[in-house]
Amino acid sequence: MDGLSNQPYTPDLRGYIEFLEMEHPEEIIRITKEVDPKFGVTGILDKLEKDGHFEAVIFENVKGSDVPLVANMHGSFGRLKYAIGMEEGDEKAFLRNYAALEANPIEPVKVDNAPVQEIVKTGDDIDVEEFPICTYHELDAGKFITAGLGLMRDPDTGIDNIGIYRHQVHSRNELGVQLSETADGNVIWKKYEERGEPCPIAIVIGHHPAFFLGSLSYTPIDSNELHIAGGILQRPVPLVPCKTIPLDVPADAEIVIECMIRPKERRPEAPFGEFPGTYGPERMNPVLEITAITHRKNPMYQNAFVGHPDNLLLSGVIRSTAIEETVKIACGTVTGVHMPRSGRFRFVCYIAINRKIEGEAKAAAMAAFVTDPFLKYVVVVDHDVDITSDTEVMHAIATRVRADRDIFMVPYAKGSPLDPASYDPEGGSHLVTKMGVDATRKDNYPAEISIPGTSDIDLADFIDGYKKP
Ligand SMILES: Cc1cc2nc3c(=O)[nH]c(=O)nc-3n(C[C@H](O)[C@H](O)[C@H](O)COP(=O)(O)O)c2cc1C
Ligand SMILES: [Mn+2]
Repeated sequence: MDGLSNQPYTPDLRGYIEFLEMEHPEEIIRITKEVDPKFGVTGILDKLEKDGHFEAVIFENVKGSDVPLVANMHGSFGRLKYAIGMEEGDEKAFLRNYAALEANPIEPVKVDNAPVQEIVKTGDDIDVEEFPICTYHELDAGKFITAGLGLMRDPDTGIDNIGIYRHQVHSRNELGVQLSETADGNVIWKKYEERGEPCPIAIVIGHHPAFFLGSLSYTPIDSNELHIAGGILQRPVPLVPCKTIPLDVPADAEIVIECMIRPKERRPEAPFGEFPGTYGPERMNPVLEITAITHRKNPMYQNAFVGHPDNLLLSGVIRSTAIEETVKIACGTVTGVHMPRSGRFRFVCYIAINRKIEGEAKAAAMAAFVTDPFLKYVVVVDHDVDITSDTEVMHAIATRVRADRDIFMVPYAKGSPLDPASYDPEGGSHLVTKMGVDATRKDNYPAEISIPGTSDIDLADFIDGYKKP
C-alpha cells in the first residue's frame, strides 16, 4: 500500500473531500444551482450514471435547507481504493489490502473535544428536516435518511455495533427504521424489545469512506466495528459520549442524531426503492424518538443512492473477504471467491477450487451459504476458470453440470426481506430458496480440445507486421 489512508488530510468526510479536490479533482462535481430534494437530486445522479459518470457530487444548494449535501461518495471503486491509501491496483489487490487491515483492528480513543458537538439541539429545537433529506424513487413513501451509520450497543456483551439502516422521516423528531433480518442490528434491537426497554441508537452522518467500509465490514456480532473502522482508517477513531443517550460516537462525524427506539411501537414504513432495484414493501417497523441532534458549526449532510453503485459497491465487494475465510475452513483447496456485479454484489458468489476429491465443491458452497445470508446462488468452479468473468462461469455451468446431481437447493432459508423473489415479497418475507451449483469438471469429463505446438508459434514469422492485440 502507498501508506496511511488519505494522509496528510484529516480522517473525516471534509478531509477526504479536500484530498480528492487536491489530488483527484476529476472525482468531484459541485452543483451550485438550486436542486429539489424530491427527485431533483436523484434525477441528476441517475442521469450522470446513465452517462457513465460516477463522481461524488456536492449539492451546495438544496431547496429548503442551508446545509450542503454530499452524494454518491461510494459510487466508484477508485474512491474506495484511495480511501484505504491505495493509488494503484485492481479489485483483487484492494480486497487483499482490505482483508489485512480488517484483521488488525485499532481501539478507539476517548476525547472531550468533539467537532460533532459544536452545536447541540434538544427539545423543541430538534428538527431533522433542517437537513437536505431526499425523496429518491417515484413510489417512495417520503423522505429517507440513507447513509446514517446506526450505532447500537449489545445489552448482553456491551459491544458496539454499526450498520447503515434506512430511516423514513415521520416528523421533525420521529424516524422509522428498516432493521433487516440480515443485520446484527436486528438481533440487538430485539434484545431490548424482548426486555420491554427502549433501545438507544445514534445515527452518525458524514464520515470518511474508510470509516464506512470498516463500519460495514462483514464480521461476527461480537466484533466491534468501531475497532475495525480504526483498522481501515489506520488510526484510532476518536469517541465522545452522546449528550442524551448512553453511547459514544465518532467526534469527527458531521452530524449525530441521538435516538431511542420505543419498545413495542410500530408504524407503517416504506415503500422505498431498494438495493435489488425493486421497491421494498411497506412494513410495520419500529419508531425512533430523536432526543438530540448534534453537529458541526457548518455541517455537511451525506446520503447514499440506494439501488445504485453508491450502495451496491459499499457493502458488497468487501463481503467476499469473510466468505473466503470460512469457505477455506470447509474446503482447503479454495483459490478465489468473487461476488459479481451481475448479482448486485450480494446474491451471487463464485468460488474457484483446486478440486482433489468428490464432494468438495458442495462443501465450499454450503460454507458460503452459512456465512452470508444475502447469498442465493453459489457456483463452484475449477481454479483455471476466471471467476471475475460471468462468461467463463456460465461456460462451466453450461458444460460441466448435471442438474439432478450437481445442483442442490435449500428452500425456506434466511435471506433478505427485500428480495423480490422471496416467498412473500409484498409482505417483506425474509425466506428465500438458495441454490448451490457444482460446476467443476467431473472425473469422467471428456478431454478438452487443444492443438499441440500453438504456444511455440510466433505469428510475426507468418504475418508481416503482426502485433498481439
Ligand atoms: C447505503 C446502504 C443502505 C443500507 N440500508 C439498509 C437498511 O435499510 N436496513 C438494513 O438492515 N441494512 C441496510 N444496509 C446493509 C447493512 O448496512 C449492512 O448489511 C451492514 O453490514 C449491517 O451491519 P450489522 O450486521 O452490523 O447490523 C444498507 C447498506 C448500505 C451500504
Ligand atoms: Mn455487526
